[in-house]
Amino acid sequence: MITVCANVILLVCSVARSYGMHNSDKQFAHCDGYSSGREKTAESSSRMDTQQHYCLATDEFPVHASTFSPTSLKNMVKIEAGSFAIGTNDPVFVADGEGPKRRIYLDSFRIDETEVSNENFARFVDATGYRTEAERFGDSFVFEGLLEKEIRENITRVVARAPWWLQVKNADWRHPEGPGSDIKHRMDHPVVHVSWNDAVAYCRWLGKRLPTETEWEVACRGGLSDRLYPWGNKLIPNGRYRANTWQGDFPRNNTEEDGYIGTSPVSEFPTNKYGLYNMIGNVWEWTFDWWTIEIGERGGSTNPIGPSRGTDKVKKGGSYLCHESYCFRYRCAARSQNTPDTSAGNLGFRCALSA
Ligand SMILES: [Ca+2]
Ligand SMILES: [Ca+2]
Repeated sequence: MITVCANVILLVCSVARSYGMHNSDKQFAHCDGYSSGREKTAESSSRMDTQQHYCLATDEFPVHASTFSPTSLKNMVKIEAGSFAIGTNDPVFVADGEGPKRRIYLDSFRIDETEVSNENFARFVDATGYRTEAERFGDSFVFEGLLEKEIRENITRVVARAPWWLQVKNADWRHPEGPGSDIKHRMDHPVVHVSWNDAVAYCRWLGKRLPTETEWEVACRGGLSDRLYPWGNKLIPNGRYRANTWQGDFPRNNTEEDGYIGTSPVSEFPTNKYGLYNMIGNVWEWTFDWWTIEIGERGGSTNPIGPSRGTDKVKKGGSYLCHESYCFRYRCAARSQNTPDTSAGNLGFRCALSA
């Protein structure tokens, strides 16, 4: 019953949709599954998945830091190659495949210090004319507590098992709470309402890629072993908040003790030991991998990458909507999933590179 959080969104987002393609999207369509994603149906989804895997497995992973200027590597942290422990033997959500704890080896990689901000994403859109899937679909999912009354009253579609998620017409990254809202004073907040496909397009524009699930978890753990959070096991050490989650009574009353009812700036709260901000909380973050709970399908113990195909992508870290009573997923070992064309007001990403 607690397994819902944002992943119930996919129930609604799996509905078949058909969309025209904007001219400026064509430059991204060659390899990202956009064209088939627009007409996603039960029949076309497996074709799309195969195509995405082929393209990304051969095209994304050769991306290497040695081809980059030092300037384009700024704001990224290098994590040296090594052996790391991931997963947990004390899972909160067994059905999510949080366990077992296991040792893996990773080559060195770099990862963005912060979630991708609205300012970052605006630069991408200005340079390319890119339109997100939410913009082309014409709607996205917004938490009801953040909506103006007039918009809330006109909503006809909600997520059955999580009625606080409302499908809002014309909600997108520039209008996170739908028409009338803007990001003018949130340029340093994480971009939201971006699908996995949008995230890949952004990272690719910079010559980067999404982190694998394993890279993301190793980065989250900040060199610590077997801890719940990027800094240790206490959520609020010495009474100081270190992440943006939900305080109060979900979903009715957010007491905002951490200072934020919605997103916070991407460099708010202290970093972990690797110098990474908001690995847990603030917004969920897309990873490269297809979702599976089967350990045997997660790519072995050296540079693991998830299964070669699937229907959902793995997201990590939890969001400002997560509360211990309901969605205790703001932990490094926690994981969840959405279809690659899903977007919502609590879902963003950061990019990575092989280093
Ligand atoms: Ca908060
Ligand atoms: Ca985050």
